[in-house]
Amino acid sequence: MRGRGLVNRLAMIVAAVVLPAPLCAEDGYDLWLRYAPLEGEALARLVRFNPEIRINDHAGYVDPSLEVAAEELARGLGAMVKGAADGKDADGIIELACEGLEGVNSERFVVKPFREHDRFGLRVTGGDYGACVYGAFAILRELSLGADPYTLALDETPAMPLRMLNHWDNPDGHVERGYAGRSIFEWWHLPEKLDPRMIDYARANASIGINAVAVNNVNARAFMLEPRYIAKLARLADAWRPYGIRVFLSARFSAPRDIGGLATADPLDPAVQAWWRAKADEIYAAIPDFGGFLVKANSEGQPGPQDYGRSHADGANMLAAALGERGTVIWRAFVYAVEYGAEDSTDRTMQAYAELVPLDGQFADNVILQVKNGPLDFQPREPFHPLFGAMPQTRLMLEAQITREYLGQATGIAYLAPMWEEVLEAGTGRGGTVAQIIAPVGMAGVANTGSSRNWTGTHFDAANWYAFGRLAWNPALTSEQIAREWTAQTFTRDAAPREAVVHMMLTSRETVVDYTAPLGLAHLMGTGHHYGPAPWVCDLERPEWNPCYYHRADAAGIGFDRTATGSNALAQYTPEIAAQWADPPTIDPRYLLWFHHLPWDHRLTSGRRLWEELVATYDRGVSETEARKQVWAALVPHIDPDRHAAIAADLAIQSTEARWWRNASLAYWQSLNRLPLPDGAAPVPESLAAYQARTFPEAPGQ
Ligand code: BDP
Repeated sequence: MRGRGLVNRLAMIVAAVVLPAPLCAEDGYDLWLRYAPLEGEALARLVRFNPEIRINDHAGYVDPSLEVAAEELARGLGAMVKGAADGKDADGIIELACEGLEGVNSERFVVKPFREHDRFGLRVTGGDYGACVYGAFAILRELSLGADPYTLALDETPAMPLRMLNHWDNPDGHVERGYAGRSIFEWWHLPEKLDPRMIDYARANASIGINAVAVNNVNARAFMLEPRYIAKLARLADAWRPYGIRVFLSARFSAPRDIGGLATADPLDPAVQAWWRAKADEIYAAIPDFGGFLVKANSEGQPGPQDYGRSHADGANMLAAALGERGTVIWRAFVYAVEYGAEDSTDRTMQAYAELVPLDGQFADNVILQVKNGPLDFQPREPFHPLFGAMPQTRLMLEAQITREYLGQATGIAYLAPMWEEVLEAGTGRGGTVAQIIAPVGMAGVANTGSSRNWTGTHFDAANWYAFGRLAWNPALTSEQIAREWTAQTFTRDAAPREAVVHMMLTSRETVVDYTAPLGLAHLMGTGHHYGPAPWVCDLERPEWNPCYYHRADAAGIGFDRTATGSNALAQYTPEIAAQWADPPTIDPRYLLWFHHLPWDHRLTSGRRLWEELVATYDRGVSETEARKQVWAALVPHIDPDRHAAIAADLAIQSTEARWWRNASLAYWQSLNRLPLPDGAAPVPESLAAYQARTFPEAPGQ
């Protein structure tokens, strides 16, 4: 009793000393655009600056982008000085002076100081009106991070022209691989009614530089090309235009047959060409700045040019001709097994390269090939896709997955910037890093938004949306810088708790790799919903859908031999890159079993046997999810109660899932190799059969 009393007294003293002012409950809706009130010197400076916001009109014309920029500045500055400014002594001006100039990089903005008598001003200029929106958000970000308005100077140009979100949203509101509720797009009420959320969505995107959105799933429904949907899309395009966002549609290749009354969708058929041309004209009449079509063709059952014996280039070029100079065809490189239902004995990771490299130089100028980060399918870790650098006469863009289909879906934390940084920085040996190769074109991220109040299902998943945009704007930013910015804007500017959160984020993706896909393993997830472990699955119709196809484990060893003695996928990389990965003693262990099939007792450079290393890696993953719960618990005084509690629950789910992945995987590997667990490793609590019997009929996203 006495002991308890002392603990309580101590807790009260600690609380009295360290607790900041009570934190209001927050629901995450405002994302990183909370504009929390500043404190201390930063507040004093902003109170003094508290600028008058001016818009430079052009012969009486005020562009809507300038209005949007001014509104955002008023909103953000007002919130950050909340209650502290009466404006009496304020001496600041922000002048929005962007113009609609032709022939300059239209998205570049410059923020420069100027003097007007005894007043101090920041002038925002840019190559187009929309640049002022980027400038306004950049000023707000800097001030929110504590920058001094009196010394602020910015000059930014996005690294790549196309910075895009791909929504896998279906018109019925279901989101493929979506873990944040239903679709944010209210097709039923459009075009008459525009959900205000569509404006907040545009603000969030503009604040991180996203300038293009494909609104529907790549597994597309043809009817979204019908006039009623064009009208709906036009309403969205009008709403988003001031924010610099262009709309794209995923187009179903067989649309001329599905909705056009034609007998064929053969790209070389003049009637088909005329149909698409007329369709494009119809869209441009409603949406003059329509971005173009995103197309998944001859992939996983989707129709495409190969249905008529034509190539991907024939298909893409036909659509490109229909759009003409007005727009772009984004053709996905995610193709495997030439014909659906047909088997291809080639290693699946090699098929896109094999099929597409011979077409280099054949694609029209307004065609972009969109290539996933790795050659398989958004796995927790993959080497970079060998197509990067291998098609010098084709415009390539990167496709990343923001939604965490294979990295825990929407539970716990997996901050993905380190994963994207890994691919962007990868040297291809053919014309630079991936970031350099895609710089003239762009990158797309599969969106993770949904109807959840906080947009992304978990609060931390908003960091992935944020980081994707920031990296597309500037791939030279580090994951750490981005995490710090996001945390300061989202949770707290106080250094100690902020750094604790940043640290949790930076290590979180590697933790998921550790407990789901250690040492280069991949594609071990449950069938269909892709939730949880199922390395034992080996009976699916197509060989390359089975986890056993990828791990190739048996009594003797584990891993996929992609060297010259196996599939020789290594040969799709340059000899220098291939050499880095060719030998087990010198390969980065993170790619070990991606490229090599090795005996369970293979000795690693760490000194451990492969089996011991695998177990140790799973265990590291599990223990890190445990540790993160503790770190988060200690942040109670610094995070508002609702978000703190929600994240605590997410982290608890994640550590349960980590344990499940570890145990189910080990039970299965042990059923093959019959090896005991290394000394000190926790026993697997259930039988393999028990793990195999688990089912998840309600798992979302399928
Ligand atoms: C896979 C997803 C599937 C997508 C496919 C794609 O499981 O839902 O349709 O990618 O990118 O990872 O087309």
